[in-house]
Formats: sequence, structure tokens, C-alpha cells
Amino acid sequence: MKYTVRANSNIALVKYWGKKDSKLKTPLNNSISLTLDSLHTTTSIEISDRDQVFFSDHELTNNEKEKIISLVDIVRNDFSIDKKVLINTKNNFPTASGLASSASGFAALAYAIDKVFELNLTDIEISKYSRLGSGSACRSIYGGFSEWLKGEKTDGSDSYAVQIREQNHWDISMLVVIVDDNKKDKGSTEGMDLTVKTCPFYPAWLETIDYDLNEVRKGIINKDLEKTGLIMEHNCLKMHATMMTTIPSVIYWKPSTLEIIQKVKELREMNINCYFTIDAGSNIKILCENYHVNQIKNYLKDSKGIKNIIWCKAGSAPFVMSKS
Ligand code: 2P0
Repeated sequence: MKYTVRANSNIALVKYWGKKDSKLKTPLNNSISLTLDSLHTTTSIEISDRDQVFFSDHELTNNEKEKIISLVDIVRNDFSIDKKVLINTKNNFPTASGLASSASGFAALAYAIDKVFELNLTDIEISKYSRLGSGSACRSIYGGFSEWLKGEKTDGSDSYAVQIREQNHWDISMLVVIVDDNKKDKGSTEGMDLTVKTCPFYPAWLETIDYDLNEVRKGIINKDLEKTGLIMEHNCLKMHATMMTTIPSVIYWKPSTLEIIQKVKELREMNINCYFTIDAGSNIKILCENYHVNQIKNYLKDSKGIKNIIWCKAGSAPFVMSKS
């Protein structure tokens, strides 16, 4: 049986930044995200006579496919399965440019593995497997708003995401403003490891995270854009402040990133409620009311650095598109 599945990307409102265990990809702090409907990975999987992986119809070399096959190997090992797989995966958006491609990618993969090996895993189990591929992927197993619980156990068995509210709970928009679609110089895995090891302010990140988590959780439940947005912005700036003060420093921002930050603040002065967040890259995401989307796009349209603006709303959990 060949399964084609789709998983959506997610953007953190309270960020995951720092690992307790690099191999298990367990985080040092909980994080909260919104699953998006317009940025997704589509993955086909079927049993085959050897392991093969295609990315955007280009066959990956042994080195390139290692990260993907190692997740398949973990599942094969756990369930004593000796079948090989043919995987074909593609994103509908730029890869590795701070748009959470590994989140949708590994969520789609873990979901697809469950289907092709007919395991009937629970969402929590799929969330845990996807985490082993890429930490943030564990949040893409749910539609709407999710929280990744860092867990306490050394084997990572209690580190997975749960849903805070489903996709239709809050009809809100996130504009993904692309100022750079090139692959970033330093991956987030390396960036966060460097932060934990060398940033003098990292303890302050951990000391203040519970407040951010509580406030954003409340903001989501009460559909309070101002509360959610202000804490989301502050949390993002704290994360970037820790990156910038690592040795050597990690600065993902481009001049256009700062220009858009400024414009978001100007929009707020014009009583257009909107808030920014930025991941491990230079692109900006703006959380706003649906009825402000056109005004915001108009206000940003003269900014020179903008390559594209993608309008997203809350997205769904992974699903099977076809089986044959
Ligand atoms: C997040 N990021 O919460 C944070 C904010 C980037 C900035 O999760 O090493 O690709 O595979 O666990 O999941 C990006 O990190 O890193 C990320 P690994 P991942 O969305």
C-alpha cells in the first residue's frame, strides 16, 4: 500500500530554545505553537526492496538521507519490522530558511511511518517519534494550538506535545513575511547548543519561561490577541537576545527584518493590532486579526526587502491525502 500524507508546519508563540539531551531531542523548556494551514510537507511512503528517499523528486545520497532513515530505523527496531521503504517528500515552501520545514517534514514522516507499517499509534506516540527527527515536529501532530511538554524522564518518554485548543477555536491570521528564502548559515540545532553552552543570559531565559507559557496559554484560551501577541513578541526577542550573545554570536536578522519589526510597531500606533515573531532565520511572522490582513499587506508592500507574504490561518493535524 502506498500512502500519501500531509503535515502542516507550526510556528512557536513561545519558543523551544535549548536541549536537555541532544540525541533524544528533549528540550530544556516547554513551548507553545500555532499549526499553520498554508505551509506544508507532502510525503508518500510505500514498502520497497531497498530504502530510498526522494526530496522534491531528487534522490538523496546515503549521507543526505541518513536523518530520515534513522527515524525509520528507530521505529523498525522498536517493532521488529524488517521492511524497507521508498519515501518521496516535498515542501510547498522554502526549506531551512526559518519557516519550520523540519517540523512539517518530520511530522509527516512519523505519521506516514505509522500508516505504512500499520502500527495504529496514538497521537502522543507519533508526537514522540516525530520529536526524535526534529524537536519542533512533535507540535505539528495537532491542529490549532499545541504545547510541547518538556518532560522530566531521562529516556524522553514524557516529552511530547498535547493540544491546547483545536483548529477552529480561534479564527486568527499569521502572515509569513519572507525577506530571505536562502538556506540559513547556521542551523537551529547548532545555534541552540551554542546558546546553552556559552550565553550568559540563558539562565534568565529559563527563569522567565513559565510566565510566558502561562500568559500565552491564557491568551489562546481567551482569544486575547493583545495578551498573546505582546508576550509572543517579548519571548521572541528574549530568544534572539540569547542567540546574539553566544560566543561566537548567532545573528539571523537581515536589515529587512528590522524594517518589518519597525513597521509592525507603526501599525500598532495606527490601532492595527498585530505582533511579530521570528524563528532561527530572518523571516518574520505577524499575528493579527483576519480583517486587518489587507491593511497590513498594503502597509508593508513598499518595503524593499520583502520577497513574498504568505497568509496563513490555523491548520489541521496531519492527514492521509490518498492511498493506493
Ligand atoms: C521553535 N525553533 O520553537 C524554535 C524557535 C527555531 C526557533 O524549533 O534540533 O528544527 O531538530 O530539535 O526543531 C527549530 O528547531 O531543532 C525550532 P532540532 P528544530 O520553533
